[in-house]
Amino acid sequence: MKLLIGNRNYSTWSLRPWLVMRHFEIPFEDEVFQLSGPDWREKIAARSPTGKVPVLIDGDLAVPETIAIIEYLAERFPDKAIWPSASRDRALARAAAAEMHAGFPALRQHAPMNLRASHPGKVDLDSVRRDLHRVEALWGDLLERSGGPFLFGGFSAADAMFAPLATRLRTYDLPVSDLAGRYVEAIYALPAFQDWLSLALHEPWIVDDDEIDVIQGRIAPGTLA
Ligand SMILES: N[C@@H](CCC(=O)N[C@@H](CS)C(=O)NCC(=O)O)C(=O)O
Repeated sequence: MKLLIGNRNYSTWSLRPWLVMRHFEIPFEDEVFQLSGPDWREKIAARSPTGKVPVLIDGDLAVPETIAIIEYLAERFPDKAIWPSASRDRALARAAAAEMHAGFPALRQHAPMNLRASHPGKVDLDSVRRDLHRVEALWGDLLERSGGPFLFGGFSAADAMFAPLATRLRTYDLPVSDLAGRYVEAIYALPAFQDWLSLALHEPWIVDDDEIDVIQGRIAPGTLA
C-alpha cells in the first residue's frame, strides 16, 4: 500500500492516516506532494480523485478522504484496534472523529499546523476561545472516562484525528487545562508521532499560506525562504 501525503510540516490531513498506519505497524510506503511550487495542484490532481491528499493506494484502488482511509484500514486489518474494541467507546470515538473532521474552524483558520515553528502569543485568543473550550471539554470527558493517556486508553483513530490540533496548541502556546496539556504531551511522546515530526523538521519547503506571519501580514509572501 502507498499513502500519498502533503508536506509533513503542514499537512494535517496527511498526518492522521499516516499515524494510524505507522502506529499499528501496517506496512506501507509514502510519497510526499508539495503543497506549493509550480503546478502543485495539477501534480496532485493527476494522482488524487479529489485533487487533495491524503490518498491511500491499494492495488488499483485509490481511497481519498481521511475518514474513509481510516475506515478502510480498520476493515482491512480487523485484528488491529484502530477503533476502540467496545461498541460504546467506538461510537464515541467515531463521534469525536466526525466532530474533528467538520469542526474547530477557528483553530484551523487562526492557528495553522506548523510543526517546526514556535509562535507563542501570535494567535488572538478571542478568535479561538470557543474552539479551545470545546476541545478541552471533549478531551476532558473522554480522558476522565478512560483514564488516559489517550482518549480511549490506548492510542486509536480518534487520537490520530486530534493529533494535528494538539500540535497547534503547542506551536502557538495556547492556554489549556492541565489534563489537555498532558494529552498533548502523550501525543508528542507517541513513537509514530516522533517519526513524523523528525521527518517534518527536515523538510526545506515553506508554504506561505500556512505561515502565521504571512497570514497576519507581518511578512510578505515569498520572503520566508
Ligand atoms: N476532506 C479531506 C481534506 C483533505 C485536504 O484538504 N488536504 C489538503 C492538505 S492537508 C489538500 O490536499 N489541499 C490541497 C487543496 O486544497 O488544493 C480529507 O479528509 O482528507
